[in-house]
Amino acid sequence: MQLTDQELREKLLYICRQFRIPGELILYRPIPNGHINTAYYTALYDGKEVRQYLVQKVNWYVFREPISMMRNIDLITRHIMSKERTLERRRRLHFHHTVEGNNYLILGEGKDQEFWRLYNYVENSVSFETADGREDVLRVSGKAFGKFLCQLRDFDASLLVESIPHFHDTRYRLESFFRVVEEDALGRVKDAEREIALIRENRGFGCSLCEQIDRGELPIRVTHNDTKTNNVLFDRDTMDPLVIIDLDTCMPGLACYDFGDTVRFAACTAAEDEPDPTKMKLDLRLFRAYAEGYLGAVRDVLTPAEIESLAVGAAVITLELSSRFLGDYLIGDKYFRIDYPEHNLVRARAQLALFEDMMLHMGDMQRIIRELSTRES
Ligand code: GN1
Ligand code: MG
Repeated sequence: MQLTDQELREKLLYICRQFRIPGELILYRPIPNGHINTAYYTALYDGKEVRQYLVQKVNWYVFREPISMMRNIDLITRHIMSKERTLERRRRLHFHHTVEGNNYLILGEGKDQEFWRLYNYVENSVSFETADGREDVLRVSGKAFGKFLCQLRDFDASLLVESIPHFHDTRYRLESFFRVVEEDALGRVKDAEREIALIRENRGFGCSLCEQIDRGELPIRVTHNDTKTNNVLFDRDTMDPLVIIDLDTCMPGLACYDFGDTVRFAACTAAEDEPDPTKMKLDLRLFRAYAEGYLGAVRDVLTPAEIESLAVGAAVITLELSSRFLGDYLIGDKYFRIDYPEHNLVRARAQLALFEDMMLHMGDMQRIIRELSTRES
């Protein structure tokens, strides 16, 4: 249900109060990024200071156990903070608590229930929706996600609940995809014959990392699982990485999916939903910058097999996401937020174009990784 401006204002203020935030709501606006949750920037003035927050509604269709997810996030942020030398507030993801002591708030009844949370807005920070050709954005992101992996190395993964079961289980994702194709509930398969055939041809490749897990060749670690560059906040002046956000899907996983998802999102020549797939290519210069940052942080932590899997991870995660976007289009766009009716189909086409280009350049990616991983640190 669409709220009027006044209703939204009142609702946000009510939520802030539930999280014990005093003062007058002087500014609020929606934050457009992300395809799943809904976020608002808010600023409140308590007569002395202006304080800024992010107020976010979690998508309950996607995250079936949001309370467990918030517990995961709490455990992970505590663990990371225990390793940080600086306790600078800006470098912390800080979720506020309600009077009842919860780091979330449930509003409404029955099927209209909403799940809200509120956290600090990191001042003087910037994030990047695309790297816009900037090697520094990729290098610093690589360094930040590499450090994140290292910090969680000794975190007990059994404490975490899988916030989305089978999240990057590509074999399972592809099985679900072909089931949806088979059902063709909305008669949309005809719009995507070429794309479906391409996914089918590459199904074996898509499952290759799962097979390596089965054979015990790749270790399961605690990973971020959504490593887009817009999930790193940089200091606006120094470009220092301040904090990694969006820990919703932090779960046991493979390092190469984390590595690969930034490559997919940012080491390329067009936006994730570029309508002209011919514009979508892998950018090896940006790939190198990311790999340099990432390997600089994890070179001595990853096993040789993991290092060998990084470039494959980029292609597999791109194929996986193509199948997720296309699968969602086929069932009527229930999962990813869309801006226009064919949006998920357009996203899938752009991602498949990128996947094809990654496969063409697999040898180049492998060569860069080998070169950088043997370099003296
Ligand atoms: C979703 O909403 P956002 O941007 O944080 C999705 C990721 C996809 C991404 C594609 C929970 O993330 O898996 O890679 O869109 N998150 C979930 O942009 O499914
Ligand atoms: Mg996310």
